[in-house]
Amino acid sequence: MELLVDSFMKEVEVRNPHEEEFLQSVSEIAESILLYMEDHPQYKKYKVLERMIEPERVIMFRVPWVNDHGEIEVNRGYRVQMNSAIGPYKGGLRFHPSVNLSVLKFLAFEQIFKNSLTGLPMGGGKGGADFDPKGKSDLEVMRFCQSYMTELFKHVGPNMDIPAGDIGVGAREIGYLFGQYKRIKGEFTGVLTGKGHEWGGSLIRPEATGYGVVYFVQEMLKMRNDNLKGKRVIISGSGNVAQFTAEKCIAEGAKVLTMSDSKGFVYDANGIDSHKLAYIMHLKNVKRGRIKEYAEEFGCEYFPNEKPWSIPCDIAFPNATQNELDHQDALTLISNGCFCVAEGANMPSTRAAIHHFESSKILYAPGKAANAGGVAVSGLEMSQNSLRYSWSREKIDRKLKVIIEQIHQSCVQYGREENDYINYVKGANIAGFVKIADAMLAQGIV
Ligand code: NDP
Ligand code: 2IT
Repeated sequence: MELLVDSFMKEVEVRNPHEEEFLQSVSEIAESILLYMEDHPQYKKYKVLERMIEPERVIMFRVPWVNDHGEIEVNRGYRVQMNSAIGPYKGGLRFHPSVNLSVLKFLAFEQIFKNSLTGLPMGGGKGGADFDPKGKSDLEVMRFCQSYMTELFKHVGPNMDIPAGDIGVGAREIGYLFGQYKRIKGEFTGVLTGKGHEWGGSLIRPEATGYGVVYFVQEMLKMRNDNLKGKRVIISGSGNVAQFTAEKCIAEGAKVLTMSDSKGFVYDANGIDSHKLAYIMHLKNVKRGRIKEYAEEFGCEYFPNEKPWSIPCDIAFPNATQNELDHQDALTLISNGCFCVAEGANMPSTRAAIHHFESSKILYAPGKAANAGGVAVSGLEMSQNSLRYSWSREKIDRKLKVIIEQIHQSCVQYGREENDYINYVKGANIAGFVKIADAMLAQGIV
């Protein structure tokens, strides 16, 4: 098995030098898929995996804009259109200084499997820019978004490519991007998801990723006749995904002990309750402040420049960013009693951390399965836009739950190993792969 992966990866490394994150995500898929393909030679013969790791198209462009001091700034914009075998390209936009082609290719690659798992007709893509919204005024963010969309509009559309939010792209940015698209094209269409509810957005979309991760954990716990009540939970991040993971955990009776941002984490031994969470939401979404202020407000501990993985817990939600949880963190978590890790973020655990989770046989849900609720409700937003209709909160929440149950079921189907251990990585990768691969076979060599 190792030999198979090594020889496959050697070629991928030559073709994609220095793309560390992309290579990491491909090697994880290769580990699950190569053995499976040995028994399914049609995929090998038609070079399905080799075609899947080559983006259908990469668009890279200059984004010039003028800051509040009248100075000119230049950023780099991207859209990676990875795979359209099962539907139009679909995936978020990330605005963060760390954005580069490797990061976006890994995210787009993960996205095609995730979207396939949702059961909805969505291909995979991802985009963004190395723009840092932090410390920028609303008008600066607006001018940046307008410049970004002035190029991107040529490559997206409701039947072609439908972006949404990700790190650094929330309701504010989606609004500015949508406004510019509408102005240039002269049409009101569902070109983006995560829109405001008054102008074509879906109810529950802001909550969907965080709620979905918790629904996924509930499915895993159900297999053990267990539930969230009284569980000690640690969460990294304090953005969109972290906030609604916390909200749902609190509603289900779990005790949320930590949240973080890129500067450090807070540990609230009494638990972050809904009143304190409302403070965090205001702090992060309106005031755009630092999580440190929470510790000052509620008199709890703050750990600068640290991640929360040293706090003993039952369940951990890495909900900030890629590679935020390494091998040592995995050892610490498990030796402190953690028995479940569910990824709200994309690829937050390193390969070595994942191998430790697998060998420890804990419940481990990879991002492409656990955080698929966000893009699933984006898919439902696309349907509502096509229907020119709007579904109720309850209806969408029910649909979200069903989709997550089905994703969990697919993971169980393809991931069951000896002694009924469910390898959710293998399950998610194979289940996601088969649907795309069959569509690619049916559509010929394109
Ligand atoms: P937000 O921008 O709302 O929040 C990101 C959070 O992560 C912030 O707390 C941020 O801290 C922290 N963070 C970002 N980069 C780093 C870093 N390099 N090191 C440490 N902390 C960091 O983004 P989202 O909540 O939307 O996204 C979080 C994760 O979830 C990402 O991996 C994203 O790809 C994934 N995801 C998002 C979905 C969505 O619907 N939004 C759907 C599925 C997955 P700070 O404020 O200090 O930057
Ligand atoms: O990583 C992700 O799934 C997202 N950022 C959401 C994508 C989407 O199109 O809603």
